[in-house]
Amino acid sequence: MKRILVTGALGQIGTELVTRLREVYGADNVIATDIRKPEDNAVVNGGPFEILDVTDGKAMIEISKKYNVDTIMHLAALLSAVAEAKPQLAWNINMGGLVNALEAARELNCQFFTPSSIGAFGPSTPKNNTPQDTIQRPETMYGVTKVSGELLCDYYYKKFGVDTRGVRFPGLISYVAPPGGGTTDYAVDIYYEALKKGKYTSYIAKGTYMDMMYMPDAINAIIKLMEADASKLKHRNAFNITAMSFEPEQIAAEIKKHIPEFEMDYDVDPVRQGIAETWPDSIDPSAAMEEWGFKAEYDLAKMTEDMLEKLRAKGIK
Ligand code: VAH
Repeated sequence: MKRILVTGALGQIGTELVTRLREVYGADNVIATDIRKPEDNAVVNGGPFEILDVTDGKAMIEISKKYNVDTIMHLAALLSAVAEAKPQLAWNINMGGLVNALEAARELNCQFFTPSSIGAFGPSTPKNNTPQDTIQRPETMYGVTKVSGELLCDYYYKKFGVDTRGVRFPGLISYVAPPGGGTTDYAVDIYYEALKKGKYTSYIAKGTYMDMMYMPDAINAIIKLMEADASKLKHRNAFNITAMSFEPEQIAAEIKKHIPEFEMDYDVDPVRQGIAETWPDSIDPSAAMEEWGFKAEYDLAKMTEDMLEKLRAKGIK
């Protein structure tokens, strides 16, 4: 039976991942951790929860030993836009936290997952159908930490035999937990604003394509990768995965099918637009499909229908 430690459990991915892992492996076998412990929170109240600052390596190992974990899913990190505003802090958290998590996995012989991102690519990377193995020269601190993280996780696999696995996530869209400080967050905000105000001002420019994925597909991908037969994996850190690629006009048009009066205009944020322009337009997920059967269930139409339905059910209007 897996006993899983999750860092960053209150974040956009962590919130849904912990809930799903507890359904699959049993609530008591999933130890959620984060740097804060809010009152009345499903992740905090749904099973074991510990406050953990991932830059505290001693605490990471102590909590891992306390619960006798055999798997670490390390999610705690600063996302692209925040990382660009605080690059030194981003390096300390994203890399300091990762080293601590990998050391705990090495010392306690844990299987290990951490996400990379399409942010691990840069302007010299082929932009269309970006290959699994290609040039990675990102020009953002977020991207630097993601490429460094991929290399470090492969090193821990080759040097110490730690069973490290990862995916390069596209922008993730969820109705559960709001995103925090990403470049792709416009694709989440737009649904909330469409329901609340019937209009949205996009900070990403018309015609800017980025890979995206609905959160249920992201959670399924993590579980499927971690359960995959290790002998079939030619890659480990990290697999390209994606469900769709769109630009703001396309998501707006899909929303208008449900909310005909919806309107969108633009007020482009040069920082996040600048980040988005260094990322691929679309990536090639074939290695993940071949090596561990990755498959996305949601396209833009199916995601939009479900997002609006679930947000309305939450009382967003
Ligand atoms: C961000 N949502 O925008 C994250 C993600 C691919 C984007 O890494 O920073």
